[in-house]
Amino acid sequence: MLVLVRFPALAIVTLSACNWVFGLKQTASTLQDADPCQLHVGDPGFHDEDGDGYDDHCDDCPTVYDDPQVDSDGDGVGDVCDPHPASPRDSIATFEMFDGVTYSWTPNDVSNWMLGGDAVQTTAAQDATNAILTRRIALTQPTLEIAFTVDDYGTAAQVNSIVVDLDATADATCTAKGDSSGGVIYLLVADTTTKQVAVVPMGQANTLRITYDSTGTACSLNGDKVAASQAISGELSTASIAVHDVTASIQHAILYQYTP
Ligand SMILES: [Ca+2]
Ligand SMILES: [Ca+2]
Repeated sequence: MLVLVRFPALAIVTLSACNWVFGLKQTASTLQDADPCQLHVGDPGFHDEDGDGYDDHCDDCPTVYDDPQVDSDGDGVGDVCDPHPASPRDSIATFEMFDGVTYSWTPNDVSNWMLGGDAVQTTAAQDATNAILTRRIALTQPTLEIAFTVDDYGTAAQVNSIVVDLDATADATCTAKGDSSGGVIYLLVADTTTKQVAVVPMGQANTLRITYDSTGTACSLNGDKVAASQAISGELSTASIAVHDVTASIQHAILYQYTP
């Protein structure tokens, strides 16, 4: 059933039994008294974004299938998603699976987005409204990963892009850009370095990830990576997801923190 929600959620920060601080995953009415790590498939409140059998709150990589949960550096972030898998300084800061009746990211205009089907979707066909979601959170060296699906690339004369941004400027941005046919995809990091990457067909789930750390800004689309080395100038306090001139769905948004 499609559930329409047109109001941003109030941010509620809860410390889970798994020692992860997470965004608005469950409302007060659905919070489980039991340890979420004891929940199983079919239990009320159980949600397993990647389908590996671990509840999202207890999964060391809640958006990437990993069973067994291998964490070589022992920092609580599994190898398959750890932004720095050989340095025990990463943590999961917050995640949003868009699976509830509210969500923790703030839309620029509530009429641009709707929840449904375990995702948040832009509302306009060939969306030209520049639909944007933001999440204010202070992080030092963050990684933002989103899963997205393009339902329609729009027309070639438009921007046709999805942008993840860590600082509200052009320093820490990662742009996946296509044309109306979906035939050409560019990955653009920090507005300076561009790389042609694999074609992303409409209707296919993709992973777009941006990392800012001491080496600069790195961007990857389905594992295909491009990086830029310039220093960041803005504050890393606002993460954003912007959908320009395409119709798209966002299945999850997860923020990691690296503590130098
Ligand atoms: Ca997992
Ligand atoms: Ca790790």
